Amino acid sequence: MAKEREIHDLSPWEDAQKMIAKAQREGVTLIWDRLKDQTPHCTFCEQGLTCSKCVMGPCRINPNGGPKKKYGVCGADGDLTVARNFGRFVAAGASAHSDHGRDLLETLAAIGDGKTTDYGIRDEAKLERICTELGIEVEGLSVRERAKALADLFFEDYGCRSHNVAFSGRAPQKRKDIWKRFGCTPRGIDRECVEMLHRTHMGVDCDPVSICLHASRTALADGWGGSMIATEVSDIIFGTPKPVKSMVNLGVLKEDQVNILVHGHSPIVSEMILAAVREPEILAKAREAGAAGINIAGLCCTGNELLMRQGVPMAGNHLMTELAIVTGAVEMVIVDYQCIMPSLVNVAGCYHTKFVSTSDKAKFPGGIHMEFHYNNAREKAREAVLMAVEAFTRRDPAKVEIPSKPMSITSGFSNEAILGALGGTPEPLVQALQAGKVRGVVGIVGCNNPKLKHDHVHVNLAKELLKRDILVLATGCATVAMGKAGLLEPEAASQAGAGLAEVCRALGIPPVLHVGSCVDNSRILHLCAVLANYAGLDISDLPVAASAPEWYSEKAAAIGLYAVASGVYTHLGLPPHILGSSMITTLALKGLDDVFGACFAVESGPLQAAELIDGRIKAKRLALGWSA
Ligand code: XCC
Ligand code: SF4
Repeated sequence: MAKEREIHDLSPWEDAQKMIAKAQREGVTLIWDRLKDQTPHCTFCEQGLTCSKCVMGPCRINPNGGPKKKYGVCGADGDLTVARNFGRFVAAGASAHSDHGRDLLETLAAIGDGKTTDYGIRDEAKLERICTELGIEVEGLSVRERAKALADLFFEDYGCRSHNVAFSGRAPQKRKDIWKRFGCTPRGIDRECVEMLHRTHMGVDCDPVSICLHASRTALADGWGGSMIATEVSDIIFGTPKPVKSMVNLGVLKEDQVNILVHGHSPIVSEMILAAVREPEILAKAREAGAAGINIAGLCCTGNELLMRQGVPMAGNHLMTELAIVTGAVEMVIVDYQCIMPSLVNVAGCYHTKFVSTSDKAKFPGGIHMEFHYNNAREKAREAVLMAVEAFTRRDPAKVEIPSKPMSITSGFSNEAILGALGGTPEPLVQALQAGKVRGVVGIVGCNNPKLKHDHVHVNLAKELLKRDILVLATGCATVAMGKAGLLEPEAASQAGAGLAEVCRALGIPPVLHVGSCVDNSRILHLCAVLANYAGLDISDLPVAASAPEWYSEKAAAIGLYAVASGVYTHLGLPPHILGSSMITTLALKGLDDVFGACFAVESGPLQAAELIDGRIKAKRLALGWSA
């Protein structure tokens, strides 16, 4: 029997610990309770050796179990089964990011067609820049016409007729050559996902390596396609982030105000809620209801979107979503899609909290469904906020507990902001890298996983890298961890090695830069490409790495794989469900190096992970003739 996990084993944070204890007192079931009920997990599933892709099965493959269980009914062996499962896992993640991108794209098209007045173009300069980059002749076109032309071009990327997604042109030539050589050039965004489903149907692609290469292509169509489109179009519509001050943790909730949490991924709904909250008539209604104001705070990635562009405070990451409601101070959780645990409806039901879903593709039985579209979003947002105001009158003060004081953070480091701080050129960063003041750059990205102590690996890995003069870029749920640990403030430069500290102080930036949400990992890809192109190198030559220390989701697998396929060494805190195949495991941990010049590493200890990453960075630096 594994030892019982105490509250302090689950999360190091005061706000989390207090809310877990409160939930226990109030009889609210949490993610850790359900994990315990599910443990131990099925070994076949954990190893990726179950298949239920057809009704001759389901089959459980036991590669070492003698001839009897070695093959599924169709004859698939363990390697093929693991590869097919992993391929579909990646395709699901790529689909999630890319379909989110499609919603932004449809909004851009609606702006272009004059079908919405709720949304507009906030960054006309970026619209022009991207149009020009992708070969759209902007001369003589109005802003709306440019929006329409760009939307049409990106719609082509989603389809199946293009030879490669438009933004893949940003990658260094050497990278594009590698993709071509191994048949991994991302063509259509939807096409690669659909083809993965096709290939992994019974009796199609029976070569595990071929499936893994297509998984890479599918992931690349996400990174350089769907995710990059989501990021760039979000900037065009809602503004490109600039450095901005804000706050993080459950202390951002306000006892005397109506608290609305936005949760999910797309800025389309959360930006409208923010706009409605700021309307004077709506604020007046809140005052009438006895509230001092309306407070909006974010969870997960839609929180990151609002934080990056608008400085809206962040209540928490994935493992904080249930706990935020347990404060008893939340009037409404309003969601779009992805990473929204179905359990939130039940937790909300234990309090006066309204749970509102907004997307036709993400409905939650037991919640309230209010469908948002580009032509009704502002109206729906007002309706939702007024519903939250009404809920405030039913809040039970006896159940309210807002734990801890908020931590201050700096966010908003888009590539435009980073390059702007450098004087508009990557030259100073390349020089700092060459001189060894900044020895490398690592993106720490991704989720929380209840199997690991909350945020523990994120924070300790980051601290260890900073000491070694490695600059950290954070996205997704990792950013909340960094913020709570105080690493998103310029003062944290004191925790960095001398070289990195000097650079951070000179620029007035924190040693961990918040660069956005999960789709914004595409910003990191783009930055790698800018650096590599500037220095005349391939991405795999750069002293850079990625890490998803506490990942859980299919999207994170897609991100990890597009990072590796783009030439970035990638650390994972937990393995995906592939260990049942030594062939696929070896490919991931070693073989991919021969293909992409990068591979995966799996390690749950933060110090050990820092060693691995640092070792890789040293090797890259030495290969460039730089000091280790
Ligand atoms: Fe979800 Fe994006 Fe993961 Fe957080 S980090 S748990 S995917 S919200 Ni992307
Ligand atoms: Fe079994 Fe093959 Fe069907 Fe999978 S596809 S369930 S291994 S028979």
